[in-house]
Amino acid sequence: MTAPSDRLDTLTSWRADWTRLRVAVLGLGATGFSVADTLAELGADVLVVAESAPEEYARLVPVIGARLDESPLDVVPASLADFAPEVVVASPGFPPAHPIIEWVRGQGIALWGDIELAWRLRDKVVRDDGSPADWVFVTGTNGKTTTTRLAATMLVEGGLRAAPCGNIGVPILDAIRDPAGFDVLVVELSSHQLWYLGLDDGPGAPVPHSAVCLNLADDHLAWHGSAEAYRDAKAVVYRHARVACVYNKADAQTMRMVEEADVTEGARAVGFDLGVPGPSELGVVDGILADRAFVENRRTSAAELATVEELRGRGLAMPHVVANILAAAALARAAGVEPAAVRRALQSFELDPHRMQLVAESGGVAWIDDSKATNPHAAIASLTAFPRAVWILGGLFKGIDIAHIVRERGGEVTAAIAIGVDRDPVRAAFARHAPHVPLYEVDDAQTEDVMARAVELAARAVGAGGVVLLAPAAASFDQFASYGERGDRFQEAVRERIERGSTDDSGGASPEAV
Ligand code: UMA
Repeated sequence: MTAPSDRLDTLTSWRADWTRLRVAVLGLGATGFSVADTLAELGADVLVVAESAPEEYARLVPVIGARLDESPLDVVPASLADFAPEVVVASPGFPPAHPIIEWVRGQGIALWGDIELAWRLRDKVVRDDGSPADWVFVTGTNGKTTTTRLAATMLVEGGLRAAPCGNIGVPILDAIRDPAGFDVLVVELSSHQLWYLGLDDGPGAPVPHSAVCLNLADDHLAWHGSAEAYRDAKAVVYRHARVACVYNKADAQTMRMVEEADVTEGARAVGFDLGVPGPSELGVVDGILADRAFVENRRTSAAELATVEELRGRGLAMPHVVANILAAAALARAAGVEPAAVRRALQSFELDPHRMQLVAESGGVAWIDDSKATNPHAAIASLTAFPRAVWILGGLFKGIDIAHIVRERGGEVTAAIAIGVDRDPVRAAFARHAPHVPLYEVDDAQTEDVMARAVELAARAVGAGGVVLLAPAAASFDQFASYGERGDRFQEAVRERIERGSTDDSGGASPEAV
């Protein structure tokens, strides 16, 4: 009889024998369902354990031929122990310190994430030459989703069949099973998914075409247990990369990850930042986004990808977006996309709504909607892009420490406008770290017209040539259904204010008058 680990070593193809393999799937969200559905289709014996699950998925589990146990997961459910799984595939929400994860590892049971499973199954749909799609990995604390979308758009413009997937919201197994087939999958990876990948360097370890870690700041520390563990997980993105390891010259930690990575022989390190590029780098010179990595003669020539002026016309000239564009361009160029195709991609690319979206420019004032900035890191990126903005912030802080953002960035803003029910910490943070900055508040009793009032206050506080920035650094649920609705309301209020403002321009007047 074959020992379980020997059998697992043979499971590296869609066409391998997966029948009756006992697999426990942890969690029943987007990931868990895609895993269970895939494995059931392959004939495996699938038990899903999940404390809670959307009704739709729970209803479908028996339909696809799997079983579901919704017992609490603070202890190992008897169903799981009795099942004696050969493999456990965990959803990325399960942290390393979760009792079930500790139990699985303690038992010596193979533990995979959905990315490893997808790598083993990547030959379901192949290209004309019989090879599966190349994988390009994107991670980083900020900018992952934008960069993933940018890279996919550039690859498509370059004539390749490419799709974004992974943490972006499309489980990778759904992309693998798409009958259309792809030349390249651009996989956004969270630190959680990378932690699971880091557990195993066997036959299931992906060999990406290229990879980037965009930047690194403390995040998800509770999940990983420490900043080092978070960093180590992120570093796995470069493991076995074949063609290009793209790093951020402005973030030495990403360069160190590349230096230390166990890459495939021949892979190149390619740096990017907003400065003048050297050989093997992408950067900005005299307002031109230039590639000195993927050109014939890296010492003496460069390829022009776009100008900052063109990007400005499309609302894409914010520094962090330019950095994302350069990183995405490096990945696309590494896959053979021509500079002209990169440029064309940028002519049609739209940032996600509510993600540093330029709502309007009127009377010399730019109105920016970054409602998607629901946490401090995202808000810091906004404030770095618009340091002297009138900053609209607040909502539900979920225990997040707002004081450190105010300490880091609050001193530079022109004025701050606090919304939401949770205004005490905002008041305290400004009093302590930025007492010179005028702080105005929209009373939470004014929930109905909170954005109209915030916009009115901002219009009066902002000067000509200024910026008003909605970057709440907080969740929206105290006053809105979602960050999307919060942003929509902001945008409506801005447009209404501008229409009225053309006859009643009070820019620069005292907000006290509102
Ligand atoms: N569950 C438990 N106990 C736990 C954790 C989870 O029972 O301690 C179960 C519940 O049944 C729950 C299910 O697991 O219904 C949810 O699983 P999950 O939290 O892993 O989420 P998924 O729906 O599978 O979505 C995940 C990513 N979510 C997380 O990593 C938290 C999605 O990223 C991703 O789009 C999706 O897989 C497809 O790959 C979202 C995200 O917030 C956007 N990511 C974080 C981020 O970007 O910061 C990491």
